[in-house]
Amino acid sequence: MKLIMAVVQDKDSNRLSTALVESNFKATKLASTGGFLRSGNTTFIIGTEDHRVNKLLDVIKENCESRDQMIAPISPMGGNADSYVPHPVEVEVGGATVFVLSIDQFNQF
Ligand code: 2BA
Ligand code: 2BA
Repeated sequence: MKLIMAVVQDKDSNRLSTALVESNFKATKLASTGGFLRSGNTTFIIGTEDHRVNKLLDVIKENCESRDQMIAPISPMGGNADSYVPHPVEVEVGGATVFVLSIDQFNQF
């Protein structure tokens, strides 16, 4: 059994949910926030058998696309100086950041 944690963009979240159900994967969605952009994204946690992990990774790849996103300059006035970004910066936000963890036990009571 493996636990897959996939951080995806909110725009892809519904499409991925639908595709997971169609491919018979069970999942839980958590609302999350990117540490860098500080905007919302979605974290899927998906427990599945080892032999289905590659299929799951394919489903995630097919349903999540990378996009460029601009970060507007943020004034430190009245805000947190740690978050000061002097110029607009373009970053490529990936389709999905995926962690695959081994799990000792899967229980449903
Ligand atoms: P349960 O299997 O008791 O699951 C309850 C909730 O636990 C799920 O909510 C989901 O959030 C989480 N969960 C269960 N198994 C998981 C796993 N392998 N990985 C990650 N999270 C997991 P829902 O997704 O809203 O599902 C509610 C109930 O609907 C489920 O109860 C199950 O009886 C049924 N179900 C869920 N997915 C299904 C599917 N693909 N096909 C048929 N029935 C499904
Ligand atoms: P954010 O932290 O909001 O990051 C959004 C995008 O900004 C990243 O896309 C990356 O292109 C860029 N970025 C992030 N941190 C940076 C830094 N310190 N310096 C320069 N550019 C930076 P992705 O790498 O595709 O990540 C998308 C989201 O996935 C991230 O949102 C974060 O929520 C999650 N993530 C990515 N790598 C992670 C990791 N190693 N551990 C936990 N979460 C991660």
